[in-house]
Amino acid sequence: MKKRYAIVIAVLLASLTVMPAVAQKQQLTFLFMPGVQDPFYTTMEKGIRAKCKELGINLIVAEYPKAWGPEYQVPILQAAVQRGGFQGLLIAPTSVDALKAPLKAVYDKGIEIITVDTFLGDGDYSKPNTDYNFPLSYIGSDNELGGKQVAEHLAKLVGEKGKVYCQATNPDASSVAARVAGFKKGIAEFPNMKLVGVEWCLDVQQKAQEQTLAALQKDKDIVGIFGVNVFSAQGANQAVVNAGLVGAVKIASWDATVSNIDNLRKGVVDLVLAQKPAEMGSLAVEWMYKYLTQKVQVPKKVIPGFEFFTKDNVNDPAMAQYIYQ
Ligand code: T6T
Repeated sequence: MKKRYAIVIAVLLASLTVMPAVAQKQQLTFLFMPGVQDPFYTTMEKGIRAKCKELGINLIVAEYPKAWGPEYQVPILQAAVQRGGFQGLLIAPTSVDALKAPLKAVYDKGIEIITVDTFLGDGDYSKPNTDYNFPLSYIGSDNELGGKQVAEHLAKLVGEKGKVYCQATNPDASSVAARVAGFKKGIAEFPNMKLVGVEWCLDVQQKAQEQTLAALQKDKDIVGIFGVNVFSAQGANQAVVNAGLVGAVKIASWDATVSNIDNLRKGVVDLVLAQKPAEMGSLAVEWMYKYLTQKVQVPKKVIPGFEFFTKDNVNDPAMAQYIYQ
């Protein structure tokens, strides 16, 4: 009998020593820092929110920068770090260089970082001896591949000949710079095509519209336009409408906003590349969680891919999920 009591007491004691460990299991909190206020990042936020809810993670969403650039993003980052209370940072750095030092300072405080949509340096975080290899991963599009594929689609739309113009945003944003580089390579494959200009609107849609209109007036025989993100594409679309050139100038727009998709339906735009921002966000939460809770090795690059909307599939119900929310 005494022996049985001893066993019961031993089991109770063992369970008591386990209980505090369970109770102490850390409640994880992640901080999301978007690049700018636009439908791409609000869709990404939705993906992040859903995955955090599923995994029981607290989420802090930093103030959306009102414009693109380190001068807007870094103060918001530093204020959030000052407040603290998070273990993982999911951020779209707005400069390949200017965000290196501020993010290294965050990392040195013991906060793990995944860059979403954009990256630091050349985005290869597996390289030793660099000043940008501290994030766990880059999770985003293969922008150069996308830019090249856009060029190939646009070339087909214009019969593989004529002048094209590229309306871009900011050469310091890894995503946009790679799209432009890919587009240049793609157009160079067509001997009868010429890229007449690349202009940067710095994420100001009105500026994109003005620059595109001026380009159309300068080269009256432009046959195709590539708008490389929400602001560039929407500004370029409006310029073509205002110039009365709908149909005469083919447009490829990057980013599946409701406005770009509506313009595709109306025949203003001919091609829309949809990234997968919600999936990027969701994957970033999942990998950060796995790393922090199980020390799982995170792939240095995760590329969710993209989809092309054309007039043939734009009303296909299976494509609806790719329109930004
Ligand atoms: O195209 C996206 C994003 O991928 C890019 O890095 C910045 O611009 C957007 O947010 C669209 O405005």
